[in-house]
Amino acid sequence: AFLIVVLVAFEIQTSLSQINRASFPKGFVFGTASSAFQYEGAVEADGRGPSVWDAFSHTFGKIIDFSNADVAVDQYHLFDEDIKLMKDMGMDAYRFSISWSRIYPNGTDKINQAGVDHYNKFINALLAQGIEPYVTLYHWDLPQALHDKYNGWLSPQIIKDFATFAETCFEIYGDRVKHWITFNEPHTVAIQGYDVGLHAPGRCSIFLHLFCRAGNSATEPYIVAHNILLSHGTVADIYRKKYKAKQRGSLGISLDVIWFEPATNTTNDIEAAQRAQDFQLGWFIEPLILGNYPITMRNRVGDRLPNFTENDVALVKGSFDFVGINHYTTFYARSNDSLFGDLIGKVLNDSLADSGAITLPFGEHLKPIGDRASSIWLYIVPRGMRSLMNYIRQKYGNPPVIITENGMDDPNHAWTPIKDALKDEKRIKYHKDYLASLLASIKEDGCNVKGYFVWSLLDNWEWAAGYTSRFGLYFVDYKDKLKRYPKDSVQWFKKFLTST
Ligand code: PSG
Repeated sequence: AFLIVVLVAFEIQTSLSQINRASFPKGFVFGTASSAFQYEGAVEADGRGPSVWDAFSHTFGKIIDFSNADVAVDQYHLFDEDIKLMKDMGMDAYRFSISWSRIYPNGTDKINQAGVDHYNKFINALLAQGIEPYVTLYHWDLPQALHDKYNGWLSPQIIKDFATFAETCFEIYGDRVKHWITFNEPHTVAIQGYDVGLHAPGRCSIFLHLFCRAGNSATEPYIVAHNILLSHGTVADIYRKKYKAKQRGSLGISLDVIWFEPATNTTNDIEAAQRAQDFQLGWFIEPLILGNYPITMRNRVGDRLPNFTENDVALVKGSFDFVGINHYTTFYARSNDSLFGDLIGKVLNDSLADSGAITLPFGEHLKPIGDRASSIWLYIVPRGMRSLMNYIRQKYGNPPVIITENGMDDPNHAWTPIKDALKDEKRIKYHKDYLASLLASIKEDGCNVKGYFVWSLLDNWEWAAGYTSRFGLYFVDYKDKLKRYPKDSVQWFKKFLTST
């Protein structure tokens, strides 16, 4: 009898801890996410123009495995098969990006009908399977022509050209696309592209230009971010005035957010964690919600931080229907005066030092904050999801949030047999725990979260990490015609999504 009681108690326990789709609010959307440059390949097909990432990936020494994305996982040709994979898992939606230089090979002026047709076919194929398209307009693949013409995001001239591209997309696809994301991770674009130079266009000035020929790490990230915010505001305004009523869609932006915990409970570190968050999430969400940069940024960056005019504020403030959040990991934050003072900042002269916070995934005695995935920055800390959702709820008035990316990668080891690479218990646990944390933020705390997208459907080309990292729910065999194989996490999601 005792044994039965124990068993029954255990049953109740596990059934309570077993969450699935039905645990989430009605209408909550589940999908997977991707981007054009990391997935499509076919870089010369149908009149596509080159992007800054083509040039960067073909520059010797920029990609760790010396690879490029000329073929990637060839979704340009294999999309019918990929849509079946989503469908089979029970996913509601697919987030992908449109390659700007397929629509406008030179960035502006002449439209390329073959490129337009491709996304028409793609969107129709998704809808035919009942998969809702969530379209990102800019996932880093700036037309090279615009970089050559006026330095791309460094010039306010880009606002008009981005608006032309975006409006073309609204006009052509907006009858079927109801969810638009203007930008993917402006923070990453500004920092990786213009402060440390690890992403295209590879500009920086750190270490006396040792890594980059041109750039200014102290000023350019702020200029780029400002032009991106103004471009977003302009496009949101066009959508609202000319398309929204007829097309009945919604528009947002995707922000990358690491959660920061103070490394110690000293006032210094608590304030450092706050500053680190201001310089990451606040940099973008405060203009969008409050109409200006965080006060900590204004104080510390001074006249290197651009100003919003009254007109700018009118465009940017309130220019979204939802906030997309890409969240993967949590770091500790420390005040930099407790470590090296301002020394590093002075030596590097870059924007990262402006926050006066040092953020690392290590605690005392270099103890990691959690288990690590394959990427050196990706530590598994599920509680961070709930903390972040509550931070946004409390500080920014509980706006509608969509988790536009969450996921983890495994290493790509040539010697691992495929059948072993498909056993991804670690990924299953990652999603189970992050989803439970997200659910608690919704159910227990009242956070206004509307959807969740896994990064990513397939293994794909991970920017500067090339093919060394595998983020997919499906394994891609790079040695055999890019065949897709379901990892165990596919089965897990299928069960999660189909149980009631
Ligand atoms: C996002 C967040 C961090 C690093 C990289 C990204 N972080 O917290 O340190 S990039 C983001 C991107 C997508 C990538 C994916 C995985 O939108 O294209 O493939 O995450 O890195």
